[in-house]
Amino acid sequence: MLAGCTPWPPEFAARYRAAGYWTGETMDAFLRDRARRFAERTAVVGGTQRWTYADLDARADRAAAGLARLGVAPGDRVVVQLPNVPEVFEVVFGLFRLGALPVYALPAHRRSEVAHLCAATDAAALVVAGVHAGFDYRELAAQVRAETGGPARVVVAGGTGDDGDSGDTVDSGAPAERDGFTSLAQVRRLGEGQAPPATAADPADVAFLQLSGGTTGLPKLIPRTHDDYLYSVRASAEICGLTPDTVYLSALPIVHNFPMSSPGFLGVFHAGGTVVLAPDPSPATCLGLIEAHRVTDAAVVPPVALLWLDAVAGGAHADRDLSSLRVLQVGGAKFGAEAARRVPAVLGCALQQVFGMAEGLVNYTRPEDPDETVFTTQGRPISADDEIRVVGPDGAEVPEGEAGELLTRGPYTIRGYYNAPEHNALAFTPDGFYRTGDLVRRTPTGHLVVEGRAKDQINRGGEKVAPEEVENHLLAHPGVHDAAVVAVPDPYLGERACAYVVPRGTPPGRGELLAFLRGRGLAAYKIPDRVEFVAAFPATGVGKTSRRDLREALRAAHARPAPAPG
Ligand code: OOB
Repeated sequence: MLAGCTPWPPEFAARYRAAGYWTGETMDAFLRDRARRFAERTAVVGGTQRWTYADLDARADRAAAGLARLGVAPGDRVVVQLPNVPEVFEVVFGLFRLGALPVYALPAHRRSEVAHLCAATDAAALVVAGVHAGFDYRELAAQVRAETGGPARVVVAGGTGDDGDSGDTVDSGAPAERDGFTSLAQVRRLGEGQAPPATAADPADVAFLQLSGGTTGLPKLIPRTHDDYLYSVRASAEICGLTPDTVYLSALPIVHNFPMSSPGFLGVFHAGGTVVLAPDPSPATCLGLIEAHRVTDAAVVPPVALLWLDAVAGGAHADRDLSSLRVLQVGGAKFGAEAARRVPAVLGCALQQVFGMAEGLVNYTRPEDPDETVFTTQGRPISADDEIRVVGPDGAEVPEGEAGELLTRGPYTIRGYYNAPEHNALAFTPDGFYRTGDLVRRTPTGHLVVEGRAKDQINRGGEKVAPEEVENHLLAHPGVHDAAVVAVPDPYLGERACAYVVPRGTPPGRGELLAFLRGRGLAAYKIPDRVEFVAAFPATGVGKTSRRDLREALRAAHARPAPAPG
């Protein structure tokens, strides 16, 4: 296994194989097999492009051969930061074919996150978009290289800067003119007519790395194996009833775990269906795509579901024919029962709640569940071998029906983060259960209801923010003596981030402080929504102040109504 990763104990691995969960299929074999079975069916629709399974397979061949000629070797890690463009699939399956490991970055990530990913994985290459949504990812790549001294190669795929199918021509400052920059079109030309390298990955080994939502100063990396991930994909596709007739709309960034495997694009490819890529999650874009492509399944986070519901209920898109839509999946953050009830009433489709995590465990409400279960729970685990413990602060299991922290282990839940022994000792129990940090209650049917959170994290409409990471950036400002970032309730996003700052001397301006954070290359969703200056932090008891207690005290103070004047 990739050095720095924690394998499942042999007796567990043997059990998961014997149960038929781990089948020995690799990501590359998966594509080859589905390309053979569904060759002429449409795999991907994105922008003006439409690729069949055979097209995708041929593109993966060329990309693999081209990337190999560029110097990417089996076992190399390659950071992939692409928006919802079809080239994502070409690059990612090209990497699998060549035996290299994609490391997924979200399009919203900036210098700080991408540099961390490149350095933490010692990446051999970085794949970025050209200019997308008004942002120049080539500049970002150049800054990352200036800061970290790596990676040696940058591939520009899609958008301006790639002279490939997206129709754009290489402009000034184009990849070819920069040292170490290559366009995906050039990679394809390098791979043209070449046999892809003959590499056979070990299905029990790590296939790719994903970023965790994080609770610490620097986000941790999640290693997923071919065996464990493809089990979750096959089982998810079955639970969700995907078929070759499925047309799946991905309104979320495609490299997030939810649209990737729950059941996501991989579930759709498993079943031979079609993935439609939405460039943004707005009702105008997505409702139009649903109508145009007769979309049957879509996956969104709660704030996006609310936007769609309000748009349709408000009559703004009354002329849209949404009759093809079979199911709307909502997950990533708690979707309240009242909003949940509106989905069938307003959109005329079924709702499926999805409570998952990039570390593994995914829960779904099932199509056969009673309506009340679908509206009021976050589903039950994929696998009969997903072990669930709901424990109190003492670590002992609480009686059924009471809330406690969710611990889990199973055939697709990791046993450790990448290169993080100290953190792993805290995040996993000695017998290998992952401490999810989620407070849940279990119903008699085994469904889970998410009641809150025990972990230091802000869930901003599905986007996860680690307070400590943002605080560390705030503390780098000379005018900041101390800082604590806390979640404050928000009717639309569920939570937003508020930074409490104890200034050093004259407080810096709010705008200046936020500009400072942006200047440090932090993703926009991590920039606090509010800044409050306070003279001092509340005392949180005797002895050493725990950051957790402090954030809790500030949150409680925030929730209390302001004292009456006088
Ligand atoms: C998904 O994955 P991550 O890794 O971005 O975040 C995982 C965390 C969970 O531990 C939980 O705190 C929260 O996100 N969460 C939910 C939720 N779904 C995720 N909290 C309440 N209700 C839900 N339905 O977010 C993710 C991965 C795969 C599928 C779906 C979501």
